[in-house]
Amino acid sequence: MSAKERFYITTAISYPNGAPHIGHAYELIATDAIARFQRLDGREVFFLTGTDEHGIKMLQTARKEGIPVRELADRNTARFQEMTRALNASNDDFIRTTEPRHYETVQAIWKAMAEKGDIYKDAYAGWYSVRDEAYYDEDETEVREDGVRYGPQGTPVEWVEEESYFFRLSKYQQALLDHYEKNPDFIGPETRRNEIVSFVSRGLKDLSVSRTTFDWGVPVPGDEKHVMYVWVDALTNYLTATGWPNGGPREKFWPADVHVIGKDIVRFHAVYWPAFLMSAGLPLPKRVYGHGFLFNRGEKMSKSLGNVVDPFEMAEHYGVDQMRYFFLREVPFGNDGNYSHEAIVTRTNADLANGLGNLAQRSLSMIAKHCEGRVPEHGAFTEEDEALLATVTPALAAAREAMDRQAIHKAVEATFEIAAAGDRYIDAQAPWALRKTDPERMKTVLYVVAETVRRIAILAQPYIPDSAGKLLDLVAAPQDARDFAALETMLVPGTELPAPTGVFPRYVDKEADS
Ligand code: ME8
Repeated sequence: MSAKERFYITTAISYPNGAPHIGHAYELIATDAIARFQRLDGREVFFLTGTDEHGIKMLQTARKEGIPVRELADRNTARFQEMTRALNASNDDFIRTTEPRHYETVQAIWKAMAEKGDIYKDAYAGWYSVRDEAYYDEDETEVREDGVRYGPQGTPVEWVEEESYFFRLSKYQQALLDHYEKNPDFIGPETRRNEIVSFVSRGLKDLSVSRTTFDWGVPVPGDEKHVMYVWVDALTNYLTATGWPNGGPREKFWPADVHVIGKDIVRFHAVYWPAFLMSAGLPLPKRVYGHGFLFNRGEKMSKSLGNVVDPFEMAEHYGVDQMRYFFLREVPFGNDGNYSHEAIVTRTNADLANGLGNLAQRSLSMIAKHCEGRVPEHGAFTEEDEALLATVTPALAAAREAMDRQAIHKAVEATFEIAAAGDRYIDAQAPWALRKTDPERMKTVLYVVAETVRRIAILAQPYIPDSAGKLLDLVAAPQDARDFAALETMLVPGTELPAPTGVFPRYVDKEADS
């Protein structure tokens, strides 16, 4: 048997300076959908997420809370780990930058860059944003009416002057531009790519990569009064998890296929990270994808409205799959998006409860009643039957093509178009009427719908894993025949089915009840 094609995908690692918010949840859900899709499509997947625990931002938050920084990191990291479970993420590893394995890798990449002659000691004097953990050129900052100086992301900057090691980023300007040119897919979406190309074209200065005024970080090898700049440390997590430089079973996963990150940190991933890797003589990730930001629709938060913003509460309130489905289907991946109670309820009731759920419920309850609870025997397929059954091939092709460019919403759409076609089919065929006039034909129609439900469920697993699994249970799909290869098979007539149950409860507003 030939080895499976490998696929390595990562989220950003989050700062555990607070509990996870909806933006973190969104990134995790989206990345999970891609990871699950590739697994179902036969790839050997490594999906990594984790926390970025060093840096001044963490120190300042701990100071404000009056607790040791390690305690802050432990407490919030535990919440991020709980979130992976609460949202049904299928990550294969969870990395913390405070782990010994990470110190080893970061110090190794530092040494590799130093050996290349790319690290030198000097003095830094310039602007720094603690919130972004980023250095900015003066011309990227502005003093606003409040007298405070702000960086390009709208966060305040402070003046920093200290002895520091520098990385020769300027040396890599042309190599980076050449790389973007030769690899047009390196940065997505297009808008982010254009931003980065123009940023690098304007010229790169060497980057300050160490600090001496605090010690919450990875020590610089051979000069331990310096700790490394948190982004050198953080970006390297992607390499740590593969076991570099010590090897091991995951070494084969480098370079990563895609780093999924938010649009605010594309510069770090598409400029600094590839430059560090070039310096260390390591292959570059194949793609960096900057998704958009999520905003609450500006309405007042109210728990009684169900308008919750805590990801745990949201999953609890609407259901994990409902939440996953909403974000993946509603927000074109790459764009900013809004969410609101009404939008979540409208979308999930329409597509899940009334759409796919209703299609499954209508057909499976008829099978239970009128076909002895077994997959019905079918006669010859009509043109209409064949047309519905034929929808799966283009849907899978469209989903694959969409997933290759992280257009997750398009992949979801392609899948749920089959449900819409199934709905039109069952309405037109009206098996409830056939029961009296042509019971044999009714069986064929119900067979075709049950088979269609199976196909949709297989394709929907990346987005709504739990509910899709329940649907597959209801059509008695064997556990080892649920990947995309199982789309080549069909339900076996005569197979006993479990008693049908509803999979997608309809959301009803408490207020509407009273
Ligand atoms: O940036 N909507 O961590 P972080 C969507 N530690 N995505 C959002 C968002 C929102 N409202 N707010 C944040 C860091 N994000 C660094 C990353 S990677 C080597 C180090 C996204 O906790 C954000 O863009 O501030 C980022 O991709 C991720 O959440 C973690 O953000």
